[in-house]
Amino acid sequence: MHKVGVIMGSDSDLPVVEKAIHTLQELGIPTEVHVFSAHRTPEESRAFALGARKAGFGAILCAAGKAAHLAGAIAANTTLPVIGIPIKSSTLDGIDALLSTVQMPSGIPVATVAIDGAVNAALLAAEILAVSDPELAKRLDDRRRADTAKTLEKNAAIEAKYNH
Ligand code: RP5
Repeated sequence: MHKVGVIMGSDSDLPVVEKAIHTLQELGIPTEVHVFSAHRTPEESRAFALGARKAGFGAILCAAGKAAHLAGAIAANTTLPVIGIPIKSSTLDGIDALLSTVQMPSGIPVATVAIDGAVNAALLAAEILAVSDPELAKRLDDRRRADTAKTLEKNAAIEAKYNH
């Protein structure tokens, strides 16, 4: 199975990024986690992206806050799918990171999830890998069914409490 790369711009992003790591682990997807910064360690970021396909990655998650160029910088050096996670790490509540990540010019795509949307980033990466992996597709379907069941239970509890 392909690996998913999980890159964050700073270790201060880890509390959010851990949700993506855990989701990938729950789905049995091999992951590799790094702190690479588009601004502080641009050479390491570039080297990772250039070698990522050969190293067996199938998708790369990039989490960054503030002037969040990490996902774009990684996407500039690979044609693997890159998923950006804007992190709410600044006084602008993550709007800065959202716009920096989502507003890519034509030719260099970054699929951007919600601010702090780490779980969806992991699920999207899993869905990309599942296109050619029927067993992973089944695990995703099972997870979706379990989530639906939980929501139906919550609905039943609320209905029982208020609808008499
Ligand atoms: C970004 O700057 C990082 O992704 C992080 O969200 C933010 C702050 O980084 P630290 O100053 O906490 O290392 O590059």
